[in-house]
Amino acid sequence: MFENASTFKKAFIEQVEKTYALDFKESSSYQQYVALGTLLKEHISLDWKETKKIEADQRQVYYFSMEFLMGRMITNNLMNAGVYDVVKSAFDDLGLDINEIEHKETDAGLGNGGLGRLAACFMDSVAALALPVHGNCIRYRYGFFKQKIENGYQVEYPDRWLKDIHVWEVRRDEEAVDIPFYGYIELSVTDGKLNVFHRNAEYVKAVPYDVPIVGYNNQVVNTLRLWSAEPSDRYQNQGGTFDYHKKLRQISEMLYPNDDTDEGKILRLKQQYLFSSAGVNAVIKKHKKLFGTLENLAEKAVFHINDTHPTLIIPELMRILVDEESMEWDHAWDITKRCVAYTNHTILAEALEKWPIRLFQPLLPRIYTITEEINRRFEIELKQRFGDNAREVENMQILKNGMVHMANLAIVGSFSVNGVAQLHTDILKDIEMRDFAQYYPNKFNNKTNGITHRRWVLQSNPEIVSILKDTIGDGWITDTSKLEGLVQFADDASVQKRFEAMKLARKQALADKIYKEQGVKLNPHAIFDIQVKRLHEYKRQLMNALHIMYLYNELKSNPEMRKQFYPQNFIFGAKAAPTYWFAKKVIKLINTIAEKVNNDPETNDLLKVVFVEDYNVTYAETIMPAADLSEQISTASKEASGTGNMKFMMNGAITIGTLDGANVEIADFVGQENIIIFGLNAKEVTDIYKKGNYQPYEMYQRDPRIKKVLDQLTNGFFTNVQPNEFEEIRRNLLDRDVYLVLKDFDAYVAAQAKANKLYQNRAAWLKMSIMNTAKSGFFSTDRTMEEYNKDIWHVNKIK
Ligand code: B1H
Repeated sequence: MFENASTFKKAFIEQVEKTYALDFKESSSYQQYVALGTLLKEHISLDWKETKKIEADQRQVYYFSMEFLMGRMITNNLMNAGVYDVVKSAFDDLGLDINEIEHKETDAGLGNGGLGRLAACFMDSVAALALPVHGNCIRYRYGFFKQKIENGYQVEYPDRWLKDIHVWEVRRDEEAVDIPFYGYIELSVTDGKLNVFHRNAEYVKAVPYDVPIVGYNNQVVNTLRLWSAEPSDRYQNQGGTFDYHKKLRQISEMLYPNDDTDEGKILRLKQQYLFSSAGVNAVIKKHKKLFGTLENLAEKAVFHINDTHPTLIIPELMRILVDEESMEWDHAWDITKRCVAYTNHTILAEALEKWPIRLFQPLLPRIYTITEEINRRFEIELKQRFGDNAREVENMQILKNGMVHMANLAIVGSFSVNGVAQLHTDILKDIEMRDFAQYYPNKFNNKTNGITHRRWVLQSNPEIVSILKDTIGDGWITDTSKLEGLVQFADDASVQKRFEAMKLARKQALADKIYKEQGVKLNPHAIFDIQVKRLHEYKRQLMNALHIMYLYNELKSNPEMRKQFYPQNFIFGAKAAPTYWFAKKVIKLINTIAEKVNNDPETNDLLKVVFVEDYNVTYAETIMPAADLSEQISTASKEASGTGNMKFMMNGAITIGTLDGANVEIADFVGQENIIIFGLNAKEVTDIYKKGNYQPYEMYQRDPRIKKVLDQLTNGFFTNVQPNEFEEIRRNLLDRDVYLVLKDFDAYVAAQAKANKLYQNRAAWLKMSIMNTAKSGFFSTDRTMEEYNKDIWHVNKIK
């Protein structure tokens, strides 16, 4: 039916009419979207089935992640399946706007930020590379919350992404798995064989919904499996009670809206065990059916855990091998360790997961005793090596101070531990996990993050695609190292002109969207300076905001500045965790600054500030290509990698940033002359923390620009807020300034001034811009995934 425009048209009209029992002319674009999605799913299902058949007895990877921030899948699927043009031309004939129909799909917002989006980019790349890698996650009924800005404050609304049908998923009831919680364990030994009974357990049925992941032009279709919690038939006694239903529904009810904080709530632990256990059990069942044994499990399966959230697969595997398969502990442990690989995404202390044993033990009684045994044996090993009271023993233990330390369990129970950018991995090895890195010298490795250029360039930036086609051809779509070919055009005036036109078109598209949604008018010729990412103190949106206040002060008081300054739009997009009070204050501050600055006729044409509402994957597709300047200004050492930095770079933005996360590698690739680096580096930051003598108040006293801006937070400068509205921000900066905003302020102001000046030299700027795209090939997740496969997974490509 996707053969050509006319066969498709016929099938499409028929699909709409038979699904909705109405005349095609009367159908809505939502109904048309559903029909298109349904047809496309049918179309790819044959390849999906074939892929599963071919890979059945091959070694495969199961990528466990609590988050897959997929966004919309329709465009991706149309393009990757190679039918976009057919559909578009059929729609043109029918007078339908394909764009409008694509927009009827709601984002699958099953993630918070970078970690979840990374998993989604990985899925696109492994399918494109024909690697047999499949996702495992939870089918949250509500994804990441929708954000509205009301009176300058963030307000959260539920994300009803499943309210209508989800066209891509296939429910597989026959593969459901019963998961036990609570109860107690009875152990006995008969004929030297261990019998384990889990008595009185509350069973929950985990039901998988499979979503196809379509490879780019290669007929490969992988699977993203989402687990949903439902009532189990094994919970006989109370299976019919209201209380049971209510409690179990909560498990897959909602995504925890935290990025980088460990919430420590029992419900989250239930979520973690539900999808970890269900995912592993489904694989084991398939494996046993095929091979009749688990002896070769480590040859056929890799369980990759995306941060520590799915770490419970380690004791769960042990439970299956020891309790159900009656394997010797040492043998089971050997297999388990050879099956699991772990990626660490953060060194922030508040994000390192620890579960109180008093919660863990009653909820997962058998998993707890197994974890205890893993810990007991590991402790013996450590004491033999280092002595009873050694620091190493204390540091590396899994159970201590009444807590289960998930990162320690993940490191001990896996064969590979990787960081997500070189600097981050170095910090892991040399500082945060030094004892482990020395104990297991071959376990630690780096895998610098990436992004899928197919979504972030091919789908989002048609103008740059056409420039690339005319200069270097189409090869970059399957091999991003080819982008390097652009280098020879960096000085070419005609290519520069086209880059300029490309940026203008993308900036116009973003300006149109912002105007339509928020009524703020942006000059598309002004510099688009963009910071989009989760709101967190370490990411320092606050430093950006304070700099805008400083600029405003300068423009008001200094006519010379007004002459030199090129118009600049400051665009923010960020969600704060609903309970992260300080982060929400920063949002209010940004909106308060915007109100003041945007309404001042004296500076109006020079300075604009916008906080875009409900920043999400789909919004990002309009934002990423529209930036001239990419703000990557975290306190050095705090941002493990960042991935927005890569999306901006590939679309030709220039980074203004600190030497943090993957910025370091971006700078290496693009060269010092094509990036604006400022501020303290990771070592300097660490030294300041170590010395512990930083006095932010001195910065305030010493630097009149800082003094003025901090005073303006509370002295009535902002007229439409309570006088003490920003008192907390001011106090925080003056008393603690943990993230060194004031310390880096001067360097940031200078870097910003440099950027503004550079932009005015059009040829020089455009050359930099071209160089950024040209040098961005390394940051494709195609490269990242090839590296994971070469160093960690070792799976063969699907033929
Ligand atoms: C990242 C998280 C994270 N690191 C806890 N850690 C979460 C931690 O729900 N939780 O409890 C959720 C997320 N997310 C990010 O991962 C890093 O901050 C980025 O620097 C990095 O680019 C991204 C992908 O590796």
